[in-house]
Amino acid sequence: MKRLLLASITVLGALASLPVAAQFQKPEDAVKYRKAAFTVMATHFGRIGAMASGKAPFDAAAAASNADIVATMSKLPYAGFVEGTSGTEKGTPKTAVWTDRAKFDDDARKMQDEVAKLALAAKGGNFDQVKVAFGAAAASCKSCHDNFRNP
Ligand code: ASC
Repeated sequence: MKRLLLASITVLGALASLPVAAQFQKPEDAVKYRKAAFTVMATHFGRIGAMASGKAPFDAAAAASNADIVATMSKLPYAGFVEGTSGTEKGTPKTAVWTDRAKFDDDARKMQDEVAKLALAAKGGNFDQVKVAFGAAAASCKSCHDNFRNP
């Protein structure tokens, strides 16, 4: 009985630590997934950016809805950064994503925090606060790009 319990714990432990790669059939699927998530994020973030920069009129309800989408999407791309999917071309991840994963995860968390704050600000409906929160969120995107994305 005790041995069975130990065996079960071992199996569960192994399952819990299954590499994230196991969530995707092929590395290309993970790449496609993370790019798709970033594309949706950038689309909705850009709509807020257009308002923040005065290119589009401020629409509080639209800003709030876009910011909610960004905040939700911000949680998704990171599962797609599976081992062995770095690159050298423009826009591909540097190997630092994997050699300095703790910092990468920190940058990810920072961005997720900033877009959550943006969503909160957008719910408040105050243009100046949305502008400030948008700037902080954009800076967190840029910081991770500078550190981890090939120029
Ligand atoms: C955007 C977008 C990004 C970030 C980044 C901010 O609108 O698509 O990737 O802002 O450019 O520096």
